[in-house]
Amino acid sequence: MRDKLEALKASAMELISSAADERALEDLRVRFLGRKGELTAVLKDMGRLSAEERPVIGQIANDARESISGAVKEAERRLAAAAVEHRLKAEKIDVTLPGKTVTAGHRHPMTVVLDEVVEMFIGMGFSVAEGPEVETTYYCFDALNTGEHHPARDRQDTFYLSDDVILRTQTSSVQIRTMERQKPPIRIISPGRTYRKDEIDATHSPVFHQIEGLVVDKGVTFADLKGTLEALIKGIYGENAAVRFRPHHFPYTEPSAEVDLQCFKCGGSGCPLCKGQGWIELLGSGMVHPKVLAICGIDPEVYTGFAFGVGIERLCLGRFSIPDMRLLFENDMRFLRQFG
Ligand code: 2U9
Repeated sequence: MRDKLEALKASAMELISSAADERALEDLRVRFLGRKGELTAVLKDMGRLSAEERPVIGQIANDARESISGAVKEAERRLAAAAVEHRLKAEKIDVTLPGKTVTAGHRHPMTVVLDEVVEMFIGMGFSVAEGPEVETTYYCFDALNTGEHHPARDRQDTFYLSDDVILRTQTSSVQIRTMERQKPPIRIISPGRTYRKDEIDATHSPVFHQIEGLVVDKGVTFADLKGTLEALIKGIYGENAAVRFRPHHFPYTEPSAEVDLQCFKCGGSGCPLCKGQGWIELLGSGMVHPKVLAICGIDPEVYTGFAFGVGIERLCLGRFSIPDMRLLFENDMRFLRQFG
């Protein structure tokens, strides 16, 4: 029995000292020290020993139990330390590694120009009005004194969804809706997407963007129009930008004027950019036609107003010297990254 106990202890000590993980260790603890374990099994035979042998073997058995328990505790410490060591290694952070670069996006050049213009007008006391892109012919044409036979209404020029529903050709419809709702003084700009049946080329697109402006109050004159538009153009193109007002005709304004910018490339002497003219057409404007005011329920005998419309693409091309409008829509990152 003494030999059995010595052999059991030796085998337990060896297995425990090389237990690979906590689970294997627990299995060994149960196998040797558990109630149904190997040590208990040996001790069950103690009854067959003589009175002299019993205390001696009992002592050996106790020694074996203590040694095995001690080995289990020691192995627990070893495995716990190894686990910490493993975690420290696995979760090690190398603070000297280069960081991941976060690439911040930036605004599209059209948005840059739009934001600049909106900010300038807000500074002059305007607010921003928006409205639907799918419009009725009433808000796009009739309310703007653009009669049934006006060429702008032609099916060759405008996208019709039905006889009286179209994709808006200008954002003036937003201004009509505002005048219907709101009494003067009115000072609004309406930026937004607009549509015309144009073929795509360097200066035309069937989808484009406009900013229109409208001021209606008592005593508003053409001088207010000139001052406001000069402030806009100098704000975008710089204090030295020269402008000229050239008589024109629009059904919704009377008198009307187109506004030209002196060619920033040749300074007015004539070059390919301005097609030898010295001037570049920039926007349209005029005093709101009395009929348009009356249609919206505003008395033209009491109130006057001015309005203007400008294509944002055109402003953007000039502002950044971009040669072709198509670049603005193609989403080519090599082009867009230049505005970061
Ligand atoms: C109301 C009354 C009048 C808006 C105006 C223009 C002249 C004009 C074009 C510029 C380039 C459109 O994008 S473009 O092709 N616009 O020339 N727009 S006056 O006149 C209004 C607007 C609203 C109630």
